[in-house]
Amino acid sequence: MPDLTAVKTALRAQRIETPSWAFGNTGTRFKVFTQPGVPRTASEKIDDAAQVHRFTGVAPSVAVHIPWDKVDDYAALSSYAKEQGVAIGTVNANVFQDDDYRLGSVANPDPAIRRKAVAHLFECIDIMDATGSADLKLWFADGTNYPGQDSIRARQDRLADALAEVYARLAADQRMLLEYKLFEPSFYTTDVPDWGTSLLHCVALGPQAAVVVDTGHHAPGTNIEFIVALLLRAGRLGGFDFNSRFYADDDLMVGAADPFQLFRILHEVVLAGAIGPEAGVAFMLDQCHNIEPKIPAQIRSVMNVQEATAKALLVDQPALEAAQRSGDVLGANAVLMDAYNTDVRPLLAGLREDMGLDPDPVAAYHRSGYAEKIVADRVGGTPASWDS
Ligand code: LRH
Ligand code: MN
Repeated sequence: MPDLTAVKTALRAQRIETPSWAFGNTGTRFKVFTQPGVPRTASEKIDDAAQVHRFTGVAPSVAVHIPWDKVDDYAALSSYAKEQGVAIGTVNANVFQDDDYRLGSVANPDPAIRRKAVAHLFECIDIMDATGSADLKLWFADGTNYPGQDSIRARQDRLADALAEVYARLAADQRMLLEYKLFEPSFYTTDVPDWGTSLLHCVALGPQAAVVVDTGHHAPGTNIEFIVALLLRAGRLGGFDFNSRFYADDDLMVGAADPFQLFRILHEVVLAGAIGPEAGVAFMLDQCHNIEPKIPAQIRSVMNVQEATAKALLVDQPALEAAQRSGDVLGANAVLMDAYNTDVRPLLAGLREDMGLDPDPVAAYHRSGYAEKIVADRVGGTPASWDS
């Protein structure tokens, strides 16, 4: 049986970054539903992210997305965040919402468009210099919709050239995290569609480049924990975007659709000794709360990651290894299922009390009156949304 003190220590040290865009109005191509009390500014998004940390204790940073979180003074935004008890984390670039990017951004056939895209990526590094962020996170919508539309190889050459330019601009303590996605918004080719393509580019760039895995960015049936184990073995898992899906990039609450998959993924992370912040994997939520209240959904999501992590930390690894070595198929599977079937909620409730927190973060949030306060305060202005 694993040492519960060590398990609690690891859970206490866990860090799960929240995404600023999850607090804004989001939706699908059919409708972006609005909710009362949604933040209008980057500072108000930080206020909401600070609530998630206030009640969970393990979400001390918020990822920003540019230009969704564009401000005049990023150093001031970073100081404001610190006053709220959180830090500005990963800086996410956005070269997927400008008409110029219809045929792509860094892989666009037009060199002028490519230069515009690279200029935005440079701007994101300048923002990292101002906020003290270490990670530049790149996801490209780039791709094609019809066979023959463009040269698959030429687009890879353009992508590689742009990434090399940006990589050269990184400071020694900064990283480039390259996220892949199988499809959408491109529906024939996507220029970074899978872990292999991202890894090839990262290896070609150098040690400060690593791969981001996003749960929803895989073909149905993909064994994501295998990819995670492989990238950790190669020292190239730079980040993980937590969410869940029943079909495609649904961006639902992590663990909601497939808690067993989340457990299997975190089992591989624990086995690799990569659950702690010192291992350098940027674990974050990347979700959209299209119909549900956003802050409680983020709090619930952090709790879902904690529960899956606690179960993974409770795997009796010596017993598992012994069963694996002796070819005891059912025995080995049983060891893992015992951990997965363990109710870890009392353990986590106790940990929260040890941390001076309410054992039930969602209930504590509702009792705080913050939800009513933001509805009352945030009248007028333009609520944050994907398309603003
Ligand atoms: C792309 C993605 C990426 C973010 C965006 C909000 O689907 O997962 O990580 O930039 O969502
Ligand atoms: Mn993502």
